[in-house]
Amino acid sequence: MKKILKVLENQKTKIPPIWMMRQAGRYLPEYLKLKDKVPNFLDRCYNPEIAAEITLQPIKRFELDAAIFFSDILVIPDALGIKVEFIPNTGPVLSPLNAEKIKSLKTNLNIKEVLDKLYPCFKTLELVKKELNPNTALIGFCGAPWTVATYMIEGRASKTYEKTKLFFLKHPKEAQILIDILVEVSTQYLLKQIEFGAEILQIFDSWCSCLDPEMFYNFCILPTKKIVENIKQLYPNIPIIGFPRKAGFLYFDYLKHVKVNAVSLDYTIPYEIGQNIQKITPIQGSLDPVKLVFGGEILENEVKSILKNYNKAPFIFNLGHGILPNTPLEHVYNMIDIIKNYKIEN
Ligand code: 1CP
Repeated sequence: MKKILKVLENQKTKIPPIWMMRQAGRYLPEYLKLKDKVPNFLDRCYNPEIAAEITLQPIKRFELDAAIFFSDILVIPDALGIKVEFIPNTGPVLSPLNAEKIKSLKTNLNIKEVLDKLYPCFKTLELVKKELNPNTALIGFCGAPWTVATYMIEGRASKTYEKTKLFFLKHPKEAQILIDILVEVSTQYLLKQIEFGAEILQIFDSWCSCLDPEMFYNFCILPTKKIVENIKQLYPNIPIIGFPRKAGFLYFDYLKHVKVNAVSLDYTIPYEIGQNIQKITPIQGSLDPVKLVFGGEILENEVKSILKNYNKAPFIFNLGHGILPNTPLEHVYNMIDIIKNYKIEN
């Protein structure tokens, strides 16, 4: 059995499986070359041959236990007919929603059309699956409804998410309609990813840490719980990894309600707390990507310390957030070397 799937079945491994969030893209010279050929980001996502090639690039270079298919969490708003652009050096820019537009989004929602628009993503998974060696697992993903909703309301990345939170407080009915649409579409999107070869799913809630406990429960926990239950009803054996990034104490609330097979830890969680989380469910994480950029002894010590603290129970080695564009490849090779040569102490 693939090592990462073993961990997701709650089994310990001598050497943990490894993959890196955002491993396909940005920091790889072979990706940057392809990017010159196909400069528009969404064109790269919707071209199955190109997207499959990008997905496989880190797998060919590094000894990784999983591939995450090349796409983005914002293909969902795009498929819903909202204008989404990825502007170099700025990031995603969307045509922002208001209460009226949310109502018409609901009236005009046609799931089949949405899935048709996303068909190239499914094709990417199919192509990648054919190329992967039998030890490497294929990960599908989506953004959690809250995180995707922030982009749809703000129209871009934000530091405070004030506009989205105010919208949710001022227009609770429309906010709930938007969340429900995202639950439904994300469920169907993930189910199709499984049909086309995804063996593991990850749900990224990158911006849930701006929510107070009440809103966290309503807009991070409940919608994610629904998606997980929907998937598990049809595919009880497909493992799901949750990533309520920087949720702090609320990781425990999340796990009380959301029955994921593992949870990804960001780099702000102290080891003792991570170990307590690990008593509930397998964990994944949690190296600060900046330490991977920095390298040297600081990186080596941190990697060893993560292994020492977390590899006594089911554990997937990963970063605490996406790999940064200026990460030296040498540091990635070093990190993987340390992990592969790690000798368990107990
Ligand atoms: O071509 C480029 O360099 C554009 C940069 C880029 C890339 C490579 C974007 C724009 N998205 C992606 C791919 C991507 N995004 C993947 C594919 C697999 C991989 O790279 O390994 C995945 C899993 C994502 C997920 C994603 N997109 C998240 C969740 C994870 C996280 O990093 O928090 C989020 C928040 C996004 C939004 C997004 N897309 C792109 C950017 C620059 C951003 C973030 C903007 C912001 O700060 O709000």
